[in-house]
Amino acid sequence: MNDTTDLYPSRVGSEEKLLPRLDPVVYRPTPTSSPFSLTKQQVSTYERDGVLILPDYFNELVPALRKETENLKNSLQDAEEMYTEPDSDELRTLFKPFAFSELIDAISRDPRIVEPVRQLLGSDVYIMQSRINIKPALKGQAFPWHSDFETWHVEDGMPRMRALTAWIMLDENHPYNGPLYVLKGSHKRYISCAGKTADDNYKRSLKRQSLGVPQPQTLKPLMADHSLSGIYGKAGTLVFHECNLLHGSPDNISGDPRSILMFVYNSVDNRPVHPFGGVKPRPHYLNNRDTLPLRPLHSPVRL
Ligand code: 6CS
Ligand code: FE
Repeated sequence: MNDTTDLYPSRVGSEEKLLPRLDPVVYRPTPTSSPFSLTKQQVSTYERDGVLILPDYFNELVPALRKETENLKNSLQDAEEMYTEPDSDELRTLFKPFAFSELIDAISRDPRIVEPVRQLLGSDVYIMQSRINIKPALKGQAFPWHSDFETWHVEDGMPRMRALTAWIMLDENHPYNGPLYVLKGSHKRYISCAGKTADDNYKRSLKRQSLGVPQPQTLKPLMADHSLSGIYGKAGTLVFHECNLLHGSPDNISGDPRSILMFVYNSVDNRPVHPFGGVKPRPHYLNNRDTLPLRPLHSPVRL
């Protein structure tokens, strides 16, 4: 059972509701003494939009990361961390890549990521989830509109909005290869969704999400208030993306793949409790419950 108050109830009935956000977006707005700290301007962009795009951060590591992704695809073929597309055997997502790759483990501790994350979340952090989303050319399928936090709250027991995803483009992300779409500023309200969560919902939702996806009548007015933006950039671009930002992505019917490497960081002051949806916690590769603070490297990863 869960005796933590549910500040963000969702999937508790048949009605969808807009609720206020009760948590800050940025927990430590002033730059830290770290040379990797974000500027005031960058922090205020993230606070306002819920997303911050930093070009030319990991460009030199991209060839090695692509090679590593290919190696993992081959060596992990039938592992439970691998999820295929809903209508084919094409790989859609590979979870927990840092557990199988020293390079990816090192990047998850790179101070260019971890110092800004600690600044934004105002505390030590741990990795709650990590994945490579593959989006292969011609076959990669869409992700519908959703807030990550809604799933993490209901299915994983994340109590407050004090987490973010840092992700690296492993291919150029352009308007045609199924890039991420966001509704800038939408992270400041919470959509309590309709429905009820079954214990093994994740087995379906990671292929094709249906619960935690707001209805058109809720989305339409939000789209009038918040502009839809595509997140584009060259391979190596780093993106910070707030946990409650509404986002999704279309099918990739182009001839170009669009892979991204993602790390979800949660504050150690926001430890998971029993899932608010009453379901049993999801497996470790979706919801790491070992909240030991991550130790950042002193200097950026170089090959
Ligand atoms: O299940 C998760 O943790 C994440 N994946 C999907 C497809 N939706 C919710 C959340 O972003
Ligand atoms: Fe998401």
